[in-house]
Amino acid sequence: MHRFEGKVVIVTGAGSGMGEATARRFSREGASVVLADYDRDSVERVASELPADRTMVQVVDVSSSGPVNAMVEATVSRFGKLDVIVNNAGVHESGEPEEITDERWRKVMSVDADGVFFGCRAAIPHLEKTGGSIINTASVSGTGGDWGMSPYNAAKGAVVNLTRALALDLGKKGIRVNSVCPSLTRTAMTEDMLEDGQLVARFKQRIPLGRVCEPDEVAAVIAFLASDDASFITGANIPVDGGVSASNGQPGQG
Ligand code: NAD
Ligand code: HBR
Repeated sequence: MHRFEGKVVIVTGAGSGMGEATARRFSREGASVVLADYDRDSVERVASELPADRTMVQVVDVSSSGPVNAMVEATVSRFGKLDVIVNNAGVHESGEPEEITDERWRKVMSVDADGVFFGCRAAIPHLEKTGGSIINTASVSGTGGDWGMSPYNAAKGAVVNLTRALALDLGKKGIRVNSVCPSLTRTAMTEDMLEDGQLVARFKQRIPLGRVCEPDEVAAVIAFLASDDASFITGANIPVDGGVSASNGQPGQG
């Protein structure tokens, strides 16, 4: 499929995991892709494997609005417009609430919540011109609570409701705003969790499809939401969770 030929797409957190898979997917489908990440080495590694004439790297920390604004301006200056922004960069902290220091709380909120808002806000004037769309990476952790993940749940909950609010505000400008809500996915973020066999077994008990999600499976849904096939979808937080959110939380029998 070449759904994104002539389109310009920014993906944050493109140096790893779902962001990397998403950048590769848009590139494969013909888009010019701006790969943004604060880890220069990782994002340059991914970009080096994509076509140079329609690939650009931006080393940016999304938790500050200035660099995010500059990233969007650099995109428009190089490629002339912006059609899609995928606000995907994120960090995760776990622990009992009493263990969450001010610094750990601010880190998660500043990247996972502030960073998403800054990306959306900077993109609006450009997306209005192209009738473009925003896709945020939320999480199942944004639609319900987890044990020991309070800052992450707070930040992802913010992304879920921000997605709804922006869909209302930006509909009149012709901009669609949606999010994906993955469950446990095989990336660097979850490396430690995936090494714990007992934990993975407990996760699988709660996942009707009985396995962990792969980054490409999230990238495919992000690409769908950005495509014309999703032209009447806005304000949706789409579970990519193997059925986790279909449960009311009670354990299975047997
Ligand atoms: P990952 O660690 O593989 O990738 C995250 C990327 O974001 C990294 O390349 C990192 O350098 C970058 N990043 C982190 N902070 C940044 C900052 N301040 N500025 C710019 N870039 C920054 O993890 P992933 O699992 O691919 O995470 C992508 C998104 O998916 C995150 O928003 C995460 O919360 C979300 N998510 C992950 C899971 C999962 O199980 N892995 C599930 C649901 C949602
Ligand atoms: C575990 C999963 O919900 C996440 C890290 O988002």
